[in-house]
Amino acid sequence: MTAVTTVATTPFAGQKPGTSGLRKKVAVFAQPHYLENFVQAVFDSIGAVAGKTLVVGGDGRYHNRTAIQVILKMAAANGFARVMVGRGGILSTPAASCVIRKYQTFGGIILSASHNPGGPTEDFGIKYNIPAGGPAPEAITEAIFARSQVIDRYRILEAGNLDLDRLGTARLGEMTVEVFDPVADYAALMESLFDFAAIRAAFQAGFRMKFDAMHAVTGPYAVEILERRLGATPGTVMNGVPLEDFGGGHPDPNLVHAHDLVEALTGEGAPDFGAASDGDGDRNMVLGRDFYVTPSDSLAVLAANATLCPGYAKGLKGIARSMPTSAAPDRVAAKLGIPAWETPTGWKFFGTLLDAGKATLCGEESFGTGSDHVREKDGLWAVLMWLNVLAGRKQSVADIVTAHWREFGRNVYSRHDYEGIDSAAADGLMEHLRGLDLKGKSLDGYTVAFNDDFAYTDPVDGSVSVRQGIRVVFEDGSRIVFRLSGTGTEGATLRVYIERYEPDPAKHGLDPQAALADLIKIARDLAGIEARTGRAEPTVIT
Ligand code: VG1
Ligand code: CO
Repeated sequence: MTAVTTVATTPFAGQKPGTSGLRKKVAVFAQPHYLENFVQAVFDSIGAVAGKTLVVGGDGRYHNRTAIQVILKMAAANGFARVMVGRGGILSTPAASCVIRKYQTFGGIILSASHNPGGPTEDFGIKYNIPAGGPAPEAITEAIFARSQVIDRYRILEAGNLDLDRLGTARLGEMTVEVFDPVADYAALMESLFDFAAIRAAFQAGFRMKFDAMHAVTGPYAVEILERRLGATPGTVMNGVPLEDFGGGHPDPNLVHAHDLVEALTGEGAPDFGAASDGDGDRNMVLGRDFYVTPSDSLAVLAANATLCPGYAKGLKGIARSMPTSAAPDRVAAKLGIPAWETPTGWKFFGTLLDAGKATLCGEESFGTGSDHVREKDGLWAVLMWLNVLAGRKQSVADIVTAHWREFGRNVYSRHDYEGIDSAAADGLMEHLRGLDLKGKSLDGYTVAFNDDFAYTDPVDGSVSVRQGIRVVFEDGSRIVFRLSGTGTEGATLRVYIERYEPDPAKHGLDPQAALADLIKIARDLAGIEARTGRAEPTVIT
């Protein structure tokens, strides 16, 4: 039996999408009507959905399958003609963007809380991506939130659950559901961008790598692309089976959480290259043997070497980075004579620049890199671009990055995260910083050029986003940035970003924590971090 029912409901407070969608504990999402309200608010906010196609999939975390069944029934009841679902409910965030674009669908719904842990007591998330393939811009997320606050009914089909594990099509009421291979279209896109023959030849000649999928969504993608298509040794992909709780880990590809990989890349006999990806496959960490590449440097190096890759052989139109990302990519843009764009944190701000052909590569300091091939950051794409550059230059990761620093100077950089602090204390800290007038003042010998709360006017559509992070910029170009995370689900997370430019190659080998020690102290004192949060040290340093 398949009858459409209209269910009466009342709004839930706080269905406000953050940096990347709505993220809450599973228990919150599992409450009756919670997911349904949000999904109906999406359908009510994106224009007429009748007769349209929607893409649905997620990172495979706990509650993914349950949520997909609900979304399918609601899509059918709201008049969608067709939904494309990744087999097993699996679809990495960049693959979702790829499929939305390739099949010109009316956008998609991605179920992910990305790097946040998964499992019955952990996090779940949902976001809507627009037909261009990217995360909904603020105007749409605001409309969804506004709708969620007045919602009084949702539409759902009374029907049984569908088998998501078998490829092919099925009917749900009037709607067609197509379960498709989540890897194939994405892998084909990657083959069109990079020199697979050169990378395959490198593997054949003995090049070795490790890829840590962290038991999250990229496992099947990495096995297919790296091991099957490129011929990397079986076992190159570690933790390659997606698990609902990510094996109890924190699928955040950084030096702390991807420790298995870091260990594998350390010491004699370690492979040439290492990489890890996050929960939903849109981020990457890149390592050489005994060598860590900061995400900001990674974007700069990829931009400087992009023409080695067939998909970028004609050169770049521009490079965009989020404000807290280091200025290393700007130096490459200046040398190439192309524009450098600075946007607020979150991939949704790159969409207009990519659509307008103003930027080709984009990146964030938080291990996100991507290009105009899709409208999301893309972990495996970055890994493949590195492989293409390594195969082309036939040098080690360390040699390529240190040569880059010699040419451009080094933007010494670090991010300090204070996770799970008290929300009121975090807000107080930000208010305190917002109220400071520091221009011309000297802080431990560093003179402040200006301080502000970053505001952004989109150069394409003119939309304005305010309160995007406190900047304290010094006369020598050094910088401290403070922001609160918009992806967490418990308390607040303070992120402090510290950067200093070092032109002298003799000092490029210094440990960033030592090289930035003065600025780190200034940041802690200025914000009164310990006094306000009780934390003497950050939880995570990257
Ligand atoms: C973090 C990162 C940001 C990234 C966002 C989503 O946001 O800092 O750069 O775009 O996560 O990435 P926040 O607000 O916590 O700092 V993902 O891979 O979680 O979709
Ligand atoms: Co992610």
